[in-house]
Amino acid sequence: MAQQSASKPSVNSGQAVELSLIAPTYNEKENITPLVERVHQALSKYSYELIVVDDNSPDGTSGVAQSLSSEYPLKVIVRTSERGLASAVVAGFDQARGQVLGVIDADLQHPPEAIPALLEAIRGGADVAIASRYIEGGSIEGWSTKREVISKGAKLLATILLPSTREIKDPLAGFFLFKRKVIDGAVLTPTGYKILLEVLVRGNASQIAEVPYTFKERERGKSNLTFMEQLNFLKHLSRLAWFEGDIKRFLKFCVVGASGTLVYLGLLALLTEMAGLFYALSAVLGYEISILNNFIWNDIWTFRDKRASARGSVLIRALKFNLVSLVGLGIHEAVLIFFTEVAGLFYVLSAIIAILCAMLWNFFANVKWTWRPRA
Ligand SMILES: Nc1nc2c(ncn2[C@@H]2O[C@H](COP(=O)(O)OP(=O)(O)OP(=O)(O)O)[C@@H](O)[C@H]2O)c(=O)[nH]1
Ligand SMILES: [Mg+2]
Repeated sequence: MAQQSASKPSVNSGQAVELSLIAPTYNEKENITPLVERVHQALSKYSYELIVVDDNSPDGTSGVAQSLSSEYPLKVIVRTSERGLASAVVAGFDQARGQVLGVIDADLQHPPEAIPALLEAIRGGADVAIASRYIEGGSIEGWSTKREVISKGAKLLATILLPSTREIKDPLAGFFLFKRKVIDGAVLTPTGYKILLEVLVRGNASQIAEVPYTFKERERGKSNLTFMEQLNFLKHLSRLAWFEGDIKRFLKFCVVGASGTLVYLGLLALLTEMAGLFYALSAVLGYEISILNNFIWNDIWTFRDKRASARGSVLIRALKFNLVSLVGLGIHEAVLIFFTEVAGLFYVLSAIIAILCAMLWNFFANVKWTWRPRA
């Protein structure tokens, strides 16, 4: 594997490098010099290039960066017609020569000293190596409770909506490396702030490693994270979720659920009125048959693509589906009673909340358990 000494390879030599590290910048004049120096020191044993993508920052970041480019393996791209972190990173990928690509913030919140451990994880076989705040040994310095809650909420949303991020502790990280082949043929759409999500969802990584680090407080310059960016994140998430297919799957699951309700009500009336059964007994029979109805439609339609790879036989899946639905019924009851009795809501309103909670439970439990693929 290519390894070089701390010499300073010429940036435009066209020489292959192992790592291309992209640092997007907007008004980072005070941070750019220490960033370039610390990256160079950390990567003294590796062949790399640092690509700074600056959106014509008014504070003159690009000028400072350009003045360093004769001394370090540094390429500076200045964009004048576009603005935005994600598109800046993608522009950097387009110019990168390395077999490994990486992203780091320029404000030194991502310590460059953590890069070698990430690169070693890639050398060890990982397709993507994430610098993680949320695994043992990782941490965050100086966040307000509000910032922490927003971040945790965003992470929860991502893991609910995007199956490919579910096993990852820090899927919203902005500091990561990955093998170039992960995004071969993938079309990255540079919206939003979270470029790692694009790589994970649209790319084809199978081995993912997380390496702990401490997310530092910003010492110089100002944050660019705006409320608009946070809204953009939601838009980005929904686009990725649609792409991954789980929103479509959830909608199908809801349609099947609605058909089950019709089956239940129909049987309840039919068995009680025509067959003369006691209505509570009709309800039990109707309920069980509606669960079976839902299972069959989900198996042949909603989870059609998962059927062949699912762990158990059709009988086992039907049994698991039944159990999940029974727990769902329990959740429905508990939520209904809680919101009516404790929170004092009108019981129909509580029932709507209860249906939603049980539906979400049923969906995720079935994704995770009933149609879980064999290892
Ligand atoms: N090229 C480019 N870079 C940007 C843009 N917005 C932010 N950046 C850079 O992207 C990196 C992360 O932005 P920050 O403003 O630090 O956002 P953050 O780290 O999520 O938020 P803080 O924790 O508050 O600093 C920094 O290196 C910024 O300079 C942009 O519009 N264009
Ligand atoms: Mg920052």
